[in-house]
Amino acid sequence: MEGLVTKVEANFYSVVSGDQVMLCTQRANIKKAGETLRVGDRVTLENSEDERPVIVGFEPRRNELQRPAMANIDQVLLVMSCLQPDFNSNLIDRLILSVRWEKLEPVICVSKTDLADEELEEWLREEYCEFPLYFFSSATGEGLEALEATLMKKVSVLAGPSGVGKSSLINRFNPDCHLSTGEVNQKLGTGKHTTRHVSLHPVYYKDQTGWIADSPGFSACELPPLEASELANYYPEFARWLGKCEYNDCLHREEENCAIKENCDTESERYYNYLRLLQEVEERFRERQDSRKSEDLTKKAVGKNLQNQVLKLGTVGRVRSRRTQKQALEQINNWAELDPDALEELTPEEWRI
Ligand SMILES: Nc1nc2c(ncn2[C@@H]2O[C@H](COP(=O)(O)OP(=O)(O)OP(=O)(O)O)[C@@H](O)[C@H]2O)c(=O)[nH]1
Ligand SMILES: [Mg+2]
Ligand SMILES: [Zn+2]
Repeated sequence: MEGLVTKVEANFYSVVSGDQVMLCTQRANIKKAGETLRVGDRVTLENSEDERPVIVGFEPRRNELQRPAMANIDQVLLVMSCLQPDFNSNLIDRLILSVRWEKLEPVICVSKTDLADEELEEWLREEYCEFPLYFFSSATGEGLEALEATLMKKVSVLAGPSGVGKSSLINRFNPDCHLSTGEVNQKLGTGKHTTRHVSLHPVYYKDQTGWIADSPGFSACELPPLEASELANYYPEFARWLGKCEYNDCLHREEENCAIKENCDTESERYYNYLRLLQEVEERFRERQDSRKSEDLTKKAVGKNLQNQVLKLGTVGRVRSRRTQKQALEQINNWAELDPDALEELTPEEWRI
């Protein structure tokens, strides 16, 4: 029997198969193989009459997303409200980058249009003209039909900060879902992190079906591990000018004769955020290099130390007590924090424990 995972909670999985919804467990071999089932996984079930159905396998994934944790996604709907919480262009640009880095295409969905003026809408249409863009209000119903139509025959996932109205939107599309929603803190303009789990729901439109996943809101988004020179590749608005700058290693920041600065809107918020993200990408890259260097040094130190342990064992011919081994390990850990240059200069004698 085949099914679709719609919810994962602890060691239980909700699986839809035909018009049945079943609460299943998984066969131990899936976990042993180091696999974690995700919402969106297509699974095979064993369903005996008097026992709980068991997931015995799953299909290879077309794609997967780390956050929200999901598999086999056709589109990621990035939701940001006009107000309450305020539209956060830095966060949405980070999300766009993360989604494109996962080789998925984002759809930008601007919620709570009932709270905004037309000026904001106009500005967003200019800023995000390179992306599919939808404006909607779950309060008034404005824009819902167009958005619902794009969900058909696909698996979509909603992602965005807490309080922007992700669960409210699914409740509008499918009132049977009864998803919990939470008030936005009026003073801080922040949501209450009402949704705690990813869950997938069917949506019906003109005899067609689509699937949409709700997910917990978040306020920060880590950048993917990029190099500075790669960042511009994730900006569709830069695409036709890439490779046309005077310098091959142009980062489109302060360089002269930069095709992107000459042709794209450098007054835009997108470009401003690009510069901020570029700086952050550079910082993260340096941090990764530094931690790699210190990891290498630790490995070297541990390697040398083990060599000496073998030497000592060979010459003295005794088995080290567990206590000495423990002390040795503590020392290795402390060495990792020593000045790397001083570490390099130690003689083999000094390495001995
Ligand atoms: N004015 C207005 N309020 C809305 C709209 N959509 C949702 N809300 C309100 O916004 C608040 C938050 O909605 P939720 O659906 O819980 O938001 P969420 O994105 O699911 O939040 P988390 O689960 O915390 O991530 C609720 O009080 C909703 O009633 C809308 O279109 N207009
Ligand atoms: Mg929610
Ligand atoms: Zn350039």
